[in-house]
Amino acid sequence: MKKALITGINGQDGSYLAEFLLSMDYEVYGILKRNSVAENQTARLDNVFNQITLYYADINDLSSLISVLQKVQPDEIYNLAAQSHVRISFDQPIYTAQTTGLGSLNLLEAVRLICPKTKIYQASSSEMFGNSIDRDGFQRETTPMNPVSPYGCAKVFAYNISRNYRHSYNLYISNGILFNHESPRRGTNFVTNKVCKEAVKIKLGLSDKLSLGNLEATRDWGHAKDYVEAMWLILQQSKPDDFICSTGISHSVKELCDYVFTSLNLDWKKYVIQDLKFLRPEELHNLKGDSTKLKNLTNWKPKYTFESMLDEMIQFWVKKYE
Ligand code: G4F
Repeated sequence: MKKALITGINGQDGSYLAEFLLSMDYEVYGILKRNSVAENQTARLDNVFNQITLYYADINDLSSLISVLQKVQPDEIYNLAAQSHVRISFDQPIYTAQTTGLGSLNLLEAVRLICPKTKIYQASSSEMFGNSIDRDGFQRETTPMNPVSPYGCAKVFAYNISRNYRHSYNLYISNGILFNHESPRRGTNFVTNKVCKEAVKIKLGLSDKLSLGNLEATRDWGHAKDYVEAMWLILQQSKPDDFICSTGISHSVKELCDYVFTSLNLDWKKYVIQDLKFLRPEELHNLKGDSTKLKNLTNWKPKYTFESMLDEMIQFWVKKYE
């Protein structure tokens, strides 16, 4: 049996990836950071809790990573741990740089010292592009990176140091440059799940307004379940490389609101108000990814559409509140 170690296993992507790898007959290990409130910390792992092994460790604590790698000796590592909220990265820029940027370097050093044959997947992000767009409106592997948030800057560092370690030490490290990916397990302070949850509450008479920030921004939104499969495919390639993973279709936040509220027979314009506190000091306006390279090499094909993904998320909240 192959062994996989997932950092950030209790997040949206980590939990779907754990389920996927178990279905592929992997032994799955994960690290959890200590949290003063332990309740709910592993809620997303409820389906698989008895089939995985968890260790306390922290991406910011090199010795804890070394100790876990010595115990597990994984074949594959998926580095998903990060402070991943863009707006919050402006409030906590140094923590974000330490966790999302230097944390990745801690992991690379631990692998270099303990298990240099282990394959590493680095969770890179479309946020790294900032407002760079190719002439045809897409971002791809060759698009310049001009990040516009502390989170984006930290991810660019992690991306570059991963490539540097690949070339310097001949390590197998691949970057998946994932565009936004969502699901019912998405934190409700990200815009898709916030809109779905609040629209359902409005429909059921539990609330009467939804405060949002920038409604004009566009994003290329896919489903996290499809994207964790891409992570695995990326690590099955004979050579390490960097890949965009996206749907190639983008929608504005306004269009997102329109689809979700209309699905519930509501007019979003009656309920959505703008609150400046949700704006970012610098905005990333438009994202749309070209994942031709990934598709050609791995035959990756997403199963969800924007609409079927949102339908699932809306149904999740309807069930929860009803
Ligand atoms: O859902 P969001 O917070 O996602 P964002 O900032 O695009 O970042 C996500 O995707 C990245 C990939 O590109 C990941 F790397 C990152 O970790 C994260 O998963 O915001 C999406 C858009 C933004 O333009 C934001 O300004 O929605 C806009 N927005 C409008 N009102 C809002 C809100 N975003 C949030 N979170 N909350 C609002 O009330």
